[in-house]
Amino acid sequence: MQPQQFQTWLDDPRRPTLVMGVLNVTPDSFSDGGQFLDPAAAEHQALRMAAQGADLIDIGAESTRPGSQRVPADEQIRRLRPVLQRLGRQPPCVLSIDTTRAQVAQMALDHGVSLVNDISAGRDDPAMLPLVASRGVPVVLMHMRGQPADMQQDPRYRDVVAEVRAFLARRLHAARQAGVPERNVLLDPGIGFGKTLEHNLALLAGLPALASLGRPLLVGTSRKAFIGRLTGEQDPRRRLWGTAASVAWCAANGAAIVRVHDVEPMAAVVRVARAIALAGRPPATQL
Ligand code: HH2
Repeated sequence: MQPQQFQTWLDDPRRPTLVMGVLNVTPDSFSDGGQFLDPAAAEHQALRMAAQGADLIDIGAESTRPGSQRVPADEQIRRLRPVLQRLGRQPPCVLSIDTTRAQVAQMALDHGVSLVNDISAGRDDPAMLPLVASRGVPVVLMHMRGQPADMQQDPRYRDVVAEVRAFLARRLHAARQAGVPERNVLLDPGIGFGKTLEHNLALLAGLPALASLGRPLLVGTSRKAFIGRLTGEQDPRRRLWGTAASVAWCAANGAAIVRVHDVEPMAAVVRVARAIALAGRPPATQL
């Protein structure tokens, strides 16, 4: 998908599920750390994912795996700038920046990026939502309990779906207060961010309740630890089949965007799952 088509997609209540490929320009991401730190390797991977069917590519320079430490904004910029200089002039698809820092997002928006993915939902940097508002770009607001450094230390909820839904509603409100139009907001339950296996499963089962907030949902299950817990697979790169099952579920249950590492197989999974889900709905209620 080209950047100018993304707003049309956002405004379409019958929008088809899109595939977002992950590009981590980091030394330490949980499943692909160190593979794409070199700008030429990152560019190659982005073009490859676009050719394989990625509608969007989410580029990040800070790992947020459980226990990870923060990467200062200037270091994120140092890693990202050469990659965006290569990709941003003629983006192969919609480019998204995965950061919680306004300074990093601003640099990326100046280099051909057209979507901001903020896992802190605008809480980390008070300048983020005003920046998004002033640039008129869409933003993903994600739920996270705590910070990556401590988020997996005994996370507890009384009713995880209700609490995450209420949090996302509050952050949607905060975005609107900052001047971001509602039509530019996407929401994300933050699979694996301060959640046990049971919490993640409840959130995936509860996607329709989250979708009832009326905004497109982005869901990232790809290669995550809960899949390893269920399948016994320790190596994140070998969690393809578990990822495929979760992506099929998401596509059939209201996810507007699935965030994945393995674009080619997951694009096929999305296409088939979505077609079956749509065939079961009367035309007027198709999403
Ligand atoms: N998951 C990761 C990073 N960013 N953004 C959104 N909106 N939703 C997610 O589920 C999400 C995200 C973690 O995956 P990855 O980028 O591969 O790992 P790391 O944080 O170690 O770089």
